[in-house]
Formats: sequence, structure tokens, C-alpha cells
Amino acid sequence: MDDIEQYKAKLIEVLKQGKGAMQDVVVQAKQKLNEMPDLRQSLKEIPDVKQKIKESPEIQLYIAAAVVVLTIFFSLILRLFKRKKSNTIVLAGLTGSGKTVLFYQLRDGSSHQGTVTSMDPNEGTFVLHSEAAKKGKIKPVHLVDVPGHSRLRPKLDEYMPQAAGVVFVVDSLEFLPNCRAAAEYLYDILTKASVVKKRIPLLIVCNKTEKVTAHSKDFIRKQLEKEIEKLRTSRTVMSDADITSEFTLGESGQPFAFSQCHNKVTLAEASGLTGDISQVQEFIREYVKP
Ligand SMILES: Nc1nc2c(ncn2[C@@H]2O[C@H](COP(=O)(O)OP(=O)(O)O)[C@@H](O)[C@H]2O)c(=O)[nH]1
Ligand SMILES: [Mg+2]
Repeated sequence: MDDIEQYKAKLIEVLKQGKGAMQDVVVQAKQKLNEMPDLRQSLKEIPDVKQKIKESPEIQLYIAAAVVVLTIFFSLILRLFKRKKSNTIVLAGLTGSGKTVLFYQLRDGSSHQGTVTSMDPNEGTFVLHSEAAKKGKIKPVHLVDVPGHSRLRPKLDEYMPQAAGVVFVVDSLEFLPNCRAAAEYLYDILTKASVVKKRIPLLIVCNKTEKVTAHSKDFIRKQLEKEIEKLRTSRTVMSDADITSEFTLGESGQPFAFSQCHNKVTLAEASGLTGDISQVQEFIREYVKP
């Protein structure tokens, strides 16, 4: 509903601008006409008005200007209506964190245990399994599972600019040995120009929480923040040539916290294996709206 109001307001704005521009052109054309007594005379005299206009470059110029203004005006309106919101959600995270299982769980409501191993990004556009039985208009989600291998990560740059949101999966069981690597990956994502500029929301999913030995969401957040703080310090000291990240992270003089990020960063708990993924679905639905 808010969207419609916003579009309305924008449209009224554009219409006003267009009207203003048109009025200017008409006023200028009238002025020009007044400055040309001979033309005025001949207009009164008619019958050869059309011919006169054809012969007058000034009038032709103003007609051309009016056409240009009209064209711009209508293309603006068209663009306003055509611009669609993205429905792409990027699944990122280290290898083994559970992205592929989560992908299948979101699509089919089942984990396809043992049948999934892939180096290529898993990609698909579908209505979430949990919403398949719902009536009414449901917008399909374009979900991309980007493999965690660092040599495949450039794939991220391909998908990130069109992402409506990023789901970053963390293994809560084997968290500590992977904490540093996960923090580095997160750091890379959070400093990407596309993410910062477009404020792409990020959900950190603490996965595999059906196991009692899984670390808690709060523990994982604190550890990741600490680790990112270390990275921030070490990467700022590096020479300019070594710095690959496009934007700096957090606020200087303060220890890093996800709350300092330009984009919204939230944490959730899930278990892809048991299908306990409601928080992930909520996140996707929040940012992929019809
Ligand atoms: N216990 C548990 N294991 C999981 C869960 N999700 C995935 N796994 C296991 O973690 C391993 C890696 O999963 P996969 O989806 O292939 O991870 P990916 O490399 O991020 O795509 C597999 O052995 C999965 O069975 C979960 O929620 N709980
Ligand atoms: Mg995978």
C-alpha cells in the first residue's frame, strides 16, 4: 500500500514538472510570435498559415522542442511504471554450512539428503514450498545458491547488484574453527559497493540449531563482530594497493558491531535438515514482495 502511495506522489511530481515545462514552451512560443509582426500579420490574414509556419525556422524549433519535452515526459512515466523490484535472494556462506540443503528445503520442503553436491550455483525461480498451498498472488523468488569455495566467489559480484537480500549461512556446530573464514567472507560482502550503496539487507542464519551442541545466535554474533573488528584493523593498516574492499566498515574509534552497517544486518536460527526455516522464509518475504 505504501508503495502505491509513493508511486502516486512520484507520478504527481513528474506530471507537475512536465506541465511546467510545457507551459514554458507555450509562453516562449507566444513571445516569439509577438516579436515577429510580419508573422502575426500573416496569421491574421491566413489562408496560408501552414505554409508560413513551415517557412519559419523559429516556430519549427519550438515545435521540435515541444516534441522532445513530450517524449521525455512520457518515457519518464513509462519508466516509473515499468521499474520492477528485484526478487533475487543470494544464498552465501562457507562450504558445508548448509546452503544447498536450505535451497532445497525452501524450494521443495525436503532436504534431498545425499543427493546434493555441486560446484555450480544452484539457481531457480519458484514460489516457496511453504507458500505453495496459499491462495492469491504470490511472487516467485529467484534464489541463487553461490558455492562457498573462494575461487568461485567472483560469482557473487554477478548476482549481488540485483539482490533484494542476502542470506549468509553459518554452521553453528563447527562454528569456532570456521569463525575466521566466515568473518572474512562476511567482511567481503559487507564492503562491496553494491551492498553498501543499495543497502542490501543481510540475514546471518545460524544453521544446524537442531543439535544441542550448536552455538547460540548471540555467541555467534559476538564472535563474528570480534573477528571482523580484527580484520578491519589489519586491513586498514595495509597499503592501498592491497585493499580490495570497496568501502570501509563500521565507525572508526568504536569496536565493530553489525548495527553500524549501512545495510540492515540481522541474525536468525534455522535447521535446514529438519526444515525449521521459518525465520529465513520471513526474511525472504519481507524483501521480495508482490
Ligand atoms: N545437523 C545438520 N546438518 C546439516 C544441516 N544443514 C545441512 N547439514 C549438513 O551439512 C553438510 C553440508 O550441507 P550443504 O547443504 O551441502 O552445504 P553447502 O556446502 O553450504 O551447500 C551436509 O552434510 C548436510 O547434511 C542442518 O540443519 N543440521
Ligand atoms: Mg552447496
